[in-house]
Amino acid sequence: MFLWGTATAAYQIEGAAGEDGRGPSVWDTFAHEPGRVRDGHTGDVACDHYHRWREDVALLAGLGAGAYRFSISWPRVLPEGAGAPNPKGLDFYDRLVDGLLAAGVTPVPTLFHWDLPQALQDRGGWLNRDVAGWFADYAAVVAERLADRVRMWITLNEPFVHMAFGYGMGVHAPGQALLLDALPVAHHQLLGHGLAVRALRAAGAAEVLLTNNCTPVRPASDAPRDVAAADAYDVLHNRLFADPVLLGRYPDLSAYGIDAPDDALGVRDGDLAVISAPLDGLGVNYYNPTRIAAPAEPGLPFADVGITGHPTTAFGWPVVPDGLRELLTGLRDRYGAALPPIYVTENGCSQPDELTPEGVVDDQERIAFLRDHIAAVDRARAEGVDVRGYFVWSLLDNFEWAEGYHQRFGLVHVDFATQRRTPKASYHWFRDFLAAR
Ligand code: IFM
Repeated sequence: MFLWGTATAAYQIEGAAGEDGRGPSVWDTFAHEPGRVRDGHTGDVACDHYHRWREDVALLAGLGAGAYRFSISWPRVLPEGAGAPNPKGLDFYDRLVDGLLAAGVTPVPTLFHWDLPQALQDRGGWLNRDVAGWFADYAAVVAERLADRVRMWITLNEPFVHMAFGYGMGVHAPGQALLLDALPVAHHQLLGHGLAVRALRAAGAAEVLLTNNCTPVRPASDAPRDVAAADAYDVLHNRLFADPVLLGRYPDLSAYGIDAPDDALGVRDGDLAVISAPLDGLGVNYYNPTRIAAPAEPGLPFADVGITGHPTTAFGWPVVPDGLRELLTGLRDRYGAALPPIYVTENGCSQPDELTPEGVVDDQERIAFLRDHIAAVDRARAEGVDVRGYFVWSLLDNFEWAEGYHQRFGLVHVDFATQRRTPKASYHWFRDFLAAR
C-alpha cells in the first residue's frame, strides 16, 4: 500500500510552550535570543495546534490523505530531557493518536525534529555522547504509551540539517558555529537513532524509519576540481548519514583533511553495529538539487554556486522536480540491496500566498510543484525504485525556523493573528488528486 500524507513538526505548530508542564527546548532559547530569528518570531504560540488539534485532525480527514507525519516534543514528554515523564505531555499525544485513528488517518510520529530539551543542551547537547542513551530512553517512554496503536515510527528528522545548521554554522538552535568540530553531532544522532530502534522494537513498534534531508549533487562543470568538490559535498550532506545506517561504515572524509573518520566522529567499538540495525524504510526529504564548484578560497572543500535556469520558490529555492527522480534512482543505484523501501517524508514549497477578502488562496505554483514532483516519484517507481509513500510539507503554514512566519509552506493558510485556518487551492487540488488516485 502506498502512503499519502502531510507532515508537520512539534515546535513549528504546537505553541503552548509553557503549558501543562512542558520544559523549554533549545528552540525556545534560541528564538528568544535577539537577532536569531527574522523579526524576533518565536514558536511560543505557532499554530496553537496544542489547543486546536481537533480542528487540524478534521482538516486531515477532509483531505482524505491516509497518513499524517507529526513530531513529538521531547521536552513536552520529558521536561528535563531524562527522568520523570510529564503525564500531561503524554496524554496530549495519546489524544492526538486516538483522534487521528478515529478519523481514519494513520499516525506517523517522528521522535526528534530538532527541539532538544534545554536541560540536555546544558549538558552539551548532541556533542555529548550520553544524549544518545537519553534519546533511546525517551523513545521507550513514548513507545510504551503509543506503540499499541502506532505502527510506523521515525526516529530523527534530517540529522544533516540539525548538525550543519545548528552546530556547524549556528543559524539554527543551539546556535553553535563549530564548522567541522560539529562532526560528532552526526555520530551521536545516529547512535541515538540506533539505540532508539532497539527501544522502539522492544516496545512493539512494527516499522521504524530514519528520515534524512537528501539532495542530488551536481558539479558546476566537468573540470576535475569541480567534480571532486561535488563529491566532497555529497559525502557531507548525504553519505555521512546514509552510509553508516545502510552499510555500517562512515564514508572517506579525506577531502576534509580527516584521515581517520571514526576518530574524528568519536566512534567506539560496536557503535556501527547499533547504527546499522535493519530498518523498514528510509525517509527522504527532498526540496532541490545542489550545484557545487571548487572553492575560490581556502576553508571547506566545496562552494555552493546555486542551480540556475529554474523557477524559484518564495525562499529562492530552485524548483527542479526531476531532481527527485534523480535522487531516488541515485539512492537505489548507490545502495542496491542495502536500501530499504523509500518514503518521501517531506516535499513542498513556500510561496508568497495571499488570502483574498473572499477567503481564497489561489496557490497555483504550489499545485504545479506538487503535481510535477509526484510525477517524478511515479517516474522513479516506473524505473524500479521501491517508493512507498509521499508526504507534503506541510499541512499548515507554520514557524519556519530562522525565517519565523515569513515562509508559508502549508496546504492550509494560517492567519497567525486569529489562528483562522483557510484551506488553499492546493488543499482542494490534493484532496481531488487523492480521491482520483
Ligand atoms: O520546515 C522544514 C522542516 O522542519 C524540515 N524540512 C524542511 C522544511 C522546510 O524548510
